[in-house]
Amino acid sequence: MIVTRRKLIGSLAAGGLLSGCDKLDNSPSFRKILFSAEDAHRFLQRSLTDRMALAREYRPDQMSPVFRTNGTNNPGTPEYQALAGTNFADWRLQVDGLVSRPMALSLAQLRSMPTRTQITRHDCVEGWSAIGKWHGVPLKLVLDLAGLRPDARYIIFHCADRIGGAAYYESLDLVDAFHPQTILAWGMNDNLLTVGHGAPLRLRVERQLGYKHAKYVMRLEAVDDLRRAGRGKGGFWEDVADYEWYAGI
Ligand SMILES: Nc1nc2c(c(=O)[nH]1)N[C@H]1C(S)=C(S)[C@@H](COP(=O)(O)O)O[C@H]1N2
Ligand SMILES: [Mo]
Repeated sequence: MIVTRRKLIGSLAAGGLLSGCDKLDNSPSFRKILFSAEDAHRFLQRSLTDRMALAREYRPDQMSPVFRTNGTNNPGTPEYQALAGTNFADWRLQVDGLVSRPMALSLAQLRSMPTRTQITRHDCVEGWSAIGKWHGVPLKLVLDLAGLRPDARYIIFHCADRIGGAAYYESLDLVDAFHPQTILAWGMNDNLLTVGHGAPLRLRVERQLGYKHAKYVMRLEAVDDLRRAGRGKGGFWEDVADYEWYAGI
C-alpha cells in the first residue's frame, strides 16, 4: 500500500503525536518517517514507470537475415497436425477463467482486429538474439473483449506442445498483459507465422526474455493465483529449471 503524505500526517495527528505545524517541522523522527514514505512512493512509481516503458524498436534494415527457432519447432501431436492441415481454419483461441464473457476466437477474427507491427530484438536466455518483425493483435484488446473480472491477476498462456511430457505454458501479470507492445502475434516478417515460430499464434512480450514468449497458444486463462497451474511456478521453465518468473530485460 502506498502511504500518502496526507494519510500519514492525518494518522499521526489523530494519534495525538502532533499538536501543531512547528512540531511537525521540528521533529527529526517525523521527518524521517515522512521521508521514507515518500521514498517508497517514488520507488513504486519509478518501478511501475520502468515496467511500462517501451522496448526498443528497430528499422527494417536492422532485421536479422536469419531468425532461428528454439525449443519446440513443431508440437507434432495428432490434434495439432489436424489443425495445421487445414491452415488452422478450425483452430480457436479459447479465452476463459476469470472473464465475464468466455469466448473462442478464430484466426480470422483475431486478424480482423487492430494490428500492431513492431520490429524488436528477441533475447534468449541461452545467449542468442535476433531482430524480427511481428504482427499481431494487442493482448489488451482481446482481454477487453472477454472482460476481465476484478479478481483476475494473471493471464496464463496454454500451449499445444509438451516437452518431456509436461505441457508448455507461461504467464504474465496484468502490467505486462496490458503493455502496448504485448501482442498475440499471428505474423512474422510480413508473412503468417510458420510452424517453427509458433503458428498460428504466439505471444510477444518485448520487455522479457525469450522463454516467456509462448508459441502455439491455444488458450488464455485469467486467474487470481498461479499456484494451481502446472507445478505452480507460473511457467514451464520456471517449473522445471527454476527460471525466473519475471524475466525482465
Ligand atoms: N510453446 C512453446 N513456446 C516457446 C518455447 C517452446 O519450446 N514451446 N520456447 C521458448 C524459447 S526458450 C524461446 S527462445 C522462443 C523461441 O522462439 P522462436 O522459435 O520463434 O525463435 O520461444 C519460446 N516459446
Ligand atoms: Mo529461449
